[in-house]
Amino acid sequence: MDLGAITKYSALHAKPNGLILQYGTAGFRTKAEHLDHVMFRMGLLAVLRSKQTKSTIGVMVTASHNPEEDNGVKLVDPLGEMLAPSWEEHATYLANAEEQDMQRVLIDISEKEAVNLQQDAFVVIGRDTRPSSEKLSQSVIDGVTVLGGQFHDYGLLTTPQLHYMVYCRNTGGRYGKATIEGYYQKLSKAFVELTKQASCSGDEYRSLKVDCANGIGALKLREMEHYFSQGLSVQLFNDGSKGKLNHLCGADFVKSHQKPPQGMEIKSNERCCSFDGDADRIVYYYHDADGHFHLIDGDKIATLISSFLKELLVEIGESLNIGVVQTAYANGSSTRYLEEVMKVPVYCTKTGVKHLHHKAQEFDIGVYFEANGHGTALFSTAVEMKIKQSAEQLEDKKRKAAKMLENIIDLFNQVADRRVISTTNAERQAVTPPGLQEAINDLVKKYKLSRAFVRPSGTEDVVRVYAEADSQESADHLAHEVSLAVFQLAGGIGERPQPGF
Ligand code: 16G
Ligand code: ZN
Repeated sequence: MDLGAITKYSALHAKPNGLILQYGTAGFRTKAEHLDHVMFRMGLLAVLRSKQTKSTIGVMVTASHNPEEDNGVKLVDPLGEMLAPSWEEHATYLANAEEQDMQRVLIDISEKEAVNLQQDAFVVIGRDTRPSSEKLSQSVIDGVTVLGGQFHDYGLLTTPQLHYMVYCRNTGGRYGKATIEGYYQKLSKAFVELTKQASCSGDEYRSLKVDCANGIGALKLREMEHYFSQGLSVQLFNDGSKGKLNHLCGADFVKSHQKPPQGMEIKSNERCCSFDGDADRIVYYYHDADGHFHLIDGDKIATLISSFLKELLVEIGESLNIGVVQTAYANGSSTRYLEEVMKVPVYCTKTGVKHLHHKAQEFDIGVYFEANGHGTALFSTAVEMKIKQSAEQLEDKKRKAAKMLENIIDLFNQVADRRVISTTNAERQAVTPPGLQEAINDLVKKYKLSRAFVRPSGTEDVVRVYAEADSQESADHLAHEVSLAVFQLAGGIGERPQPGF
């Protein structure tokens, strides 16, 4: 480690005095102008992690669904997964070190993790379309090179694409080619195979309107659409040519406002979906014949996928264990449906993809989704082979799927942001301040089919309040009452919470 060079280059990416940032649920995230030093240092850290694991490590520059002015960075571990928790701590430690302590902190991390500094290192980098992303990814590269690491800069990529590249590179190409073409070929082939067997009554069934949140999804889907040939026709909206990133559009907007994004006209029964700013979330929606809006969010996607897979297993007579993983934000009616009607076991973890993913790995088939549209299904390799051999009865399932969604009538909910709390039981119960959970329990009892919880955000300095009940009015009132309880018992500052409705 050339400590002199590190000190010299670090000074070119100096940390603003007194700035403290946390490696949060999905990496560092804040206003772009505060991130230069963090990027440089994450370049350094990626090299250490690469040396330690003797594998390629990924660095993604994005702030996902957050406003255009924000940015962020996260590291991707060898198997395409989120950074190991002990290294998240190192990331926070390194990001907050004062300039004069940089050398000591780097040595400290290397010693704690027994990093062989002579080992080669390789880092791959991707970034979203934010105006700040290019310069910030250059700072990552500066960090990588000053520690002697090799790198490949993929430039503009979606977050899932960067995860894919890392995985391909660390599995000797067995999973796929670590190129953008490799990604399109693998995914489009899988899609075409899957839909080939499904019946199709008319062209509209193979067309999809896609709201790209004015982000990277537009560029990448435009490249990918040729690979579908006749398999799918996509129409892109909010492609970044005029609107602002994530502004009045994107998965987060559609989910929280329960309406289509701006800039997309939808006719009844047209299939539509929205990505978020780095295209790792998706929600689907349509207007029915009466013009009512229907959202197929992460909860419903998980229900469809897991029911489909469960039936398939029954048909092929396999008794493999399947589990669905959700967070406290999952609509109560989706959880009940899965458990009581589909008889699929459901587990609840803390918010954030890494927690869900980890739990889902415990099953032969693990399906996980956050209500906001982050998620996927995981299969053990043996299961994948079996399913491929017997996925023939798709037609029938498609019809059943439409029926099934009609059975899940979402309970109404309300989310508000307040301050200071700690939780347990997958964030569904407040531990501190004393008396708060009891107060919530009493409030919940006043409403039918109701549930409420409060949790500190993993990405912002606020506490989120969630409430669910059998009518919007009840959900709104419950949310307000819980917010007031938080304000009183958790030392609320500023104005008393106003009703969010
Ligand atoms: C991050 C998480 C997302 C989660 C959100 C919650 C990933 C890739 N992203 O964006 O899954 O829903 O945080 O934010 O894990 P909050 O803690 O501020 O409510
Ligand atoms: Zn995202």
